[in-house]
Amino acid sequence: MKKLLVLDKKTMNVNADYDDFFSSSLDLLKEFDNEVYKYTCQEYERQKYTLSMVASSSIVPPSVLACEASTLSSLTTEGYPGKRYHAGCLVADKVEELAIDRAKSLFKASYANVQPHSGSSANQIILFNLLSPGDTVLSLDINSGGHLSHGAKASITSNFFSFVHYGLDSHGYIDYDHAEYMAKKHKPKLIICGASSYPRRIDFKRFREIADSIGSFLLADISHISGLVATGLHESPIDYAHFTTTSTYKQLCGPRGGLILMGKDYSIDSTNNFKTLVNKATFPGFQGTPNLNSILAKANAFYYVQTEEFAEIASNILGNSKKLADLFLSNGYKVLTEGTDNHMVILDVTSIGLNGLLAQKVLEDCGIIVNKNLIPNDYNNPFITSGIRIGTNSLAQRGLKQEDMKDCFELIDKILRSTRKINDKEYFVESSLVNNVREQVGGLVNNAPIPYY
Ligand code: DSN
Repeated sequence: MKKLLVLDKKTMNVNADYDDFFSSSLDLLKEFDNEVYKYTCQEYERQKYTLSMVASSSIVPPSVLACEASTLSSLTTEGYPGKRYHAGCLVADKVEELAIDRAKSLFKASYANVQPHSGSSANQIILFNLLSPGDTVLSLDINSGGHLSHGAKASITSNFFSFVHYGLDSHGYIDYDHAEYMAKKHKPKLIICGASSYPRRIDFKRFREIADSIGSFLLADISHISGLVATGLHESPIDYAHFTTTSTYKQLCGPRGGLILMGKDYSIDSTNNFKTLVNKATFPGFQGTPNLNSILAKANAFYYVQTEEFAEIASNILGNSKKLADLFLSNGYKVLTEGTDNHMVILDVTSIGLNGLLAQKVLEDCGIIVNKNLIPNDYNNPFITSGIRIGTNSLAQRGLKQEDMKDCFELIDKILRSTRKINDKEYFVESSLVNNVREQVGGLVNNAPIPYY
């Protein structure tokens, strides 16, 4: 077997194989570990020939992939730039400073911490360090579209804090009056706004007013909409929330990771300095060594999101979802809130005799990837669900525009309308129809290749 990395101890030169590793890393991987190599190819093929409409994902550009595969992976670098617990951080410090500067510039923030390993970690860093066990937190219930880390029963957050929830009104919009009522009644120390499955704009200003009225802190989790926020297509919470969190892979086309931002309240006074609190809360409070390769990739994603190319993609993300929502509505589907203000369209598929699981499965058989989703007051459990959530991030990245949404709609419609539920987990559909739709999906993706291959 060929060695990948050999150091000549006399000259301290790295064997030429190291260069080979970069120039033909996949060939070397193939030779060194064919089993792993095989999966990289299979997943590439899967993505290339399917249409991903998963609202919580995007397509990672090649430059971000290159950063993720860089030698910064080999670093142990506890601490922050200029204050590390290990030597060898000359480049790492520059990388982290660059990522911080770019994050601040992108979101017009006064403070950024680029170390959180995920959006959930970013939320937990704030929760576990700002609050004491037993403190009350007000958030959107997961059954109404909130996120697991916002106090769902299955999340560790609910074991430590006392969560109370605001809900949705009869049209499926956040009920701000109810949020205010719950805030006044329970006096939470923290209010969380932001959602995983909510198609409408979020009124961050109103949430801050509610928080101020009872002297509580406000955390805005913009994981799903951070690309729209960065491009001005959704109002920014930066100066309304005390803390803003986001994952970096959903709509920022970045690596798996998280980000904590603060705006005008980042340093409220000399004794209550949020910057110090969040820095300490992240490291050493919650995490150890940051992923420097991922921080490099975040820096690159923040750069990409500032380009005109991404601004056009963001505009198509929004235009496409509005168009899809219109098409579903005008063709008799039950669309939650009867439309969308962001990248997602949520359908109640029980109105066409299916459930979320069956709809997700039959669409996947045809090469269309969506995810089953709870809808408000869902009588189905989270594994079955009554809805599906359709997202347009990846469609826009593949170059699909509003005029292409009719084709996407017709493919989904054709297969869903022809599927018959046998029981909660089984369905019947003519295999010839599945083949036919799969072929049409193939035609569509051939005309809309993944941008970088
Ligand atoms: N919350 C999950 C989603 O929205 O799909 C992923 O973090």
